[in-house]
Amino acid sequence: MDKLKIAIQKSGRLYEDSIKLLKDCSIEINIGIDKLKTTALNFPLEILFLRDDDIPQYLEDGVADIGIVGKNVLLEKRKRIKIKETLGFGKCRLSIAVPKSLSYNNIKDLDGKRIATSYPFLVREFFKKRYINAEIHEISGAVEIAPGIGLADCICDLVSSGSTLFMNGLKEVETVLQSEAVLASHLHLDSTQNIIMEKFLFRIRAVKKAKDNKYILLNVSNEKLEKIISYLPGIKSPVILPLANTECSSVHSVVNENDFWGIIENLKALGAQDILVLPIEKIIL
Ligand code: PRT
Ligand code: ZN
Repeated sequence: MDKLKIAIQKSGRLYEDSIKLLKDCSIEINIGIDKLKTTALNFPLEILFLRDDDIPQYLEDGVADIGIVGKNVLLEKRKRIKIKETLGFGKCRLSIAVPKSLSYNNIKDLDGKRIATSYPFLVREFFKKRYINAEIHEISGAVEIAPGIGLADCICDLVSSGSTLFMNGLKEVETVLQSEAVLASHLHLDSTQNIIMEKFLFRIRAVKKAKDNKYILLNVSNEKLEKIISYLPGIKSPVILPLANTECSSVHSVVNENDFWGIIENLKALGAQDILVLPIEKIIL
């Protein structure tokens, strides 16, 4: 039977979340000791474990059909591949940082500076668009120590918590790119491969949607019910169930995670009581 080949990072920051995504999509895998490749037990998927930097090339060549990789790597490598979905993990930003002691007002302060980075293409484009002349020094690792050892005046590297910059006496001054893991694909999948990819994407979207939302149950006295209902839209509309105590009703709905605490505060103010919040596993609309 035909299978779709997916490339994921062999080890590193995207590995755990990539495996979890497969699991959340109910795709079962056994990972062998050599961790080179494996086949899903209940979905037509073969998993190849690779270094993240190699994934865009493998996708362009069609060695893998789809792959999970950081947007930062994908855009830096400039391969002919397609982004199919953002995945909501591996979030970070590619930022320019300068020594804390340097007074920094705006991007013009970077003119003529030497900048160390593992992302020469993205950094060059960033400066070109802003008419800044900076000298780019490509280095492959430990970029943050470059200013300290006199290799460069400033750096451009990935940042998530900011503690690496802080520990190296650097401050973040410009964001070149906001990044997260994406699912990318080879440009020319055949029709069977496309069908499998769409099935996989369907599951990914259901999982993503569920993560962005919470199931909420609350009790409210009947005279306050109208206000609560108009505030809680739900997917179609909220469910209202009678309670044994006929003066109150139970309301069930789905709320977005982003503004979750704001919604809870407003519900309380509108008279909601006994609020229960539950995770949702999948949402299929
Ligand atoms: O072995 P392989 O080549 O596959 O892995 P790798 O070592 O090249 O990559 P890896 O595992 O470090 O990162 C894989 C992907 O994770 C990156 O391409 C990003 O898309 C994403 N990601 C998310 C990050 C970070 N957050 C991150 N913080 N990648 C790297 N970092 C590093 C950064 O380079 C810096 O050294 O973490 C440090 C900064 O972190 P904070 O928290 O101190 O700011
Ligand atoms: Zn890498």
